[in-house]
Amino acid sequence: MTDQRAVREALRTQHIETPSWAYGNSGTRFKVFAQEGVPRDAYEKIDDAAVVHRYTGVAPTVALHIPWDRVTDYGDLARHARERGIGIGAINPNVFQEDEYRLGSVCNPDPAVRRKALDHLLECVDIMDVTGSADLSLWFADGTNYPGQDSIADRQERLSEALRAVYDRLGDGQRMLVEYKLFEPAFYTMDVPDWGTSYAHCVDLGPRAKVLVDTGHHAPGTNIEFIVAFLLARSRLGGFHFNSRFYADDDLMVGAADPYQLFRIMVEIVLGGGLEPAAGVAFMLDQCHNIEPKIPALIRSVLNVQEATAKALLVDAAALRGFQREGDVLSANAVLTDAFATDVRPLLAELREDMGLDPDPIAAYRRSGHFERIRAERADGAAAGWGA
Ligand code: PSV
Ligand code: MN
Ligand code: MN
Repeated sequence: MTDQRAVREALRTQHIETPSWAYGNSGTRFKVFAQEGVPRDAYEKIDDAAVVHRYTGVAPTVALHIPWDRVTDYGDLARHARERGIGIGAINPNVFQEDEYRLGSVCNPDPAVRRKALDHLLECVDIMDVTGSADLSLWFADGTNYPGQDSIADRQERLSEALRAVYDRLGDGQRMLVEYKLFEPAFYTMDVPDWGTSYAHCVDLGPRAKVLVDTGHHAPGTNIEFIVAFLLARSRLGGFHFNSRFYADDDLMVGAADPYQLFRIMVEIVLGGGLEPAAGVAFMLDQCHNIEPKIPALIRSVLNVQEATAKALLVDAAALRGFQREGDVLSANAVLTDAFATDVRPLLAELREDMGLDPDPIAAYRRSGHFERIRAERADGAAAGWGA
């Protein structure tokens, strides 16, 4: 038996962060299909994130990407967010889009390029100070394409040095999240290819350095829930970049490709205490919407994470432990599959009504006329997109 009140409370307090870059035009490497009504600057991205929060009630922060969201006054941007009822979430530096970074950023063989990259990372901590952001979210495109291109070991040393300098600059209540990725854009080695590399650097650095798990950054078939359980038990799971994938880093709406995997991940989170605020697990989305409308796609993803969380909360933990102790493999497995098979949509609809929200956020958004409004308001001016 699960405690229904506790389930509702956990769902009501779970926060899912949306990424500013998902609101702008984005695409594949072949084509960016421009959409109408897309935000023209960081302020309008925040406006759209506030809309997602208004309809879901559980998306109260938005992650920024610098310099895509560069503004002259970050205090003013944070104020703008507050006025719309949301806060600034993780700050994501960008050390992969300038010509100097051809051979990498903080792992580059040229000390001048490493300095430039480090200065940008430190600037992002300044932005955290001003905006009240608690997390610096680090992803490095660094790596090599050919055996012999550079020393794998030296690059690790350079990485350690840069991470140390940034870690030492963090203020009270600020954390560093280190994201890994198996491949792309580099194809022979990535300098942070997997959770083990990220974990080792975090352990070297100290307790405020944590691993960020992007669900699209693994080899096919990787057991992501194992990684999650391992990191959570060692207090090194900083958070997620949720998305779904069929092949590589597809950045599709989370829960679209494999809802059972998302559920299995959330089961480890729930059983490992990862929903408790003290665990400090940040539930963030990292998506690019190439053909689907942005705001409804983000609402869909938030709902998908909520559904997976609700199902995970319905797992009868006591029964599961009992069957595990007895070695009753079939019954233990059935506890999970029963929870996964439960239709949690009525429960979530009721919860939303309790929270003063429409039980069907996507339908409510469509009815609201918001899209028609922003389409008209934003008809002039260049839409923000990747690199904007
Ligand atoms: C590139 O793979 C990437 O998708 C990483 O997942 C980052 O988190 C994201 O871009 C934003 O920089
Ligand atoms: Mn990511
Ligand atoms: Mn990615």
